[in-house]
Amino acid sequence: KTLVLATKNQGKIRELKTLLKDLPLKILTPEDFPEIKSPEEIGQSFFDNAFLKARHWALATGQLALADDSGLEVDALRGAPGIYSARYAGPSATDEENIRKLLEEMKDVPWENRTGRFRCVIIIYHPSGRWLKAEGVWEGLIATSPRGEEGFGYDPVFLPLEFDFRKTAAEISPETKNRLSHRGRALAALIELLPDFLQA
Ligand code: ITT
Repeated sequence: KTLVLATKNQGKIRELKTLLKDLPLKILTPEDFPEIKSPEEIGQSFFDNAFLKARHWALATGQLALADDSGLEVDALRGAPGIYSARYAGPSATDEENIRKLLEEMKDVPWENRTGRFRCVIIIYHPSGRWLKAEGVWEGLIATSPRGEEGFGYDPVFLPLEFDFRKTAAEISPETKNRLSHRGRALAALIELLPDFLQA
C-alpha cells in the first residue's frame, strides 16, 4: 500500500517517516506530485485543518493520505499561537522569527505562568471516504531563550516536563523526541487502529 504524507513541513516529514518505518507502506510526499497544489488551511481547529489536508491529498492522488496539524498552545497567551503556530510572525515566517515573536510576547511572564503544550491531530484518509483520527499532547514550559540544534519549529524554546524542564526539545535525540512528543503519541495511537482500518 502507498501512503501520501500530506505535509510540506520537512521536520514533520522526517519524524513521520521514522515513526512509520516498520509498517509495510510505501511513503510518498507532495514532492512526488509536483502538479498537485496544497489546499488553503482555512479551518478553525487542528481537526478541521488535518481533515482538509488529508482529504485533499487522498482525493487528488487516489492514495491513502496522512495529515498532521499541530502547534504550540501557551496558557499565558490564552492558547496562542495554536493553529497559527506556523505563521505566528507572518505568512512566510521562519522558525527563528516565530520564536522571536513568542519570546517577545512572553518577556514579562514569570516561570510559574510559562506553561504550555504541543498538540497534534493526525488524520488518515482513504479515497473511499473512510478516515481515522488520533491526537497527542506534550506538556512543558516555554523557555526564556532558545537552546539546541535538533528538531524544528519551537523545539528550541520548549522545555518538556519529562526532563524536569532542564532541557529543550531541541537538546534531546530525535529518538527520544519521537517517544515522548505529541506527534509520537498521536501516531502510536493511530498505528493501533491501522490494521482494522486497512483491512476493511
Ligand atoms: P503542513 O501544513 O504542510 O503540514 P505546517 O508547518 O504549515 O506544514 P501546521 O499548520 O500544522 O503545519 O503548523 C505546525 C507548526 O507548529 C509548525 O510549523 C511548528 O511551528 C509548530 N510545531 C508543530 N509540531 C512541532 C514540533 O514537534 N516541534 C516544534 N514545533 C512544532
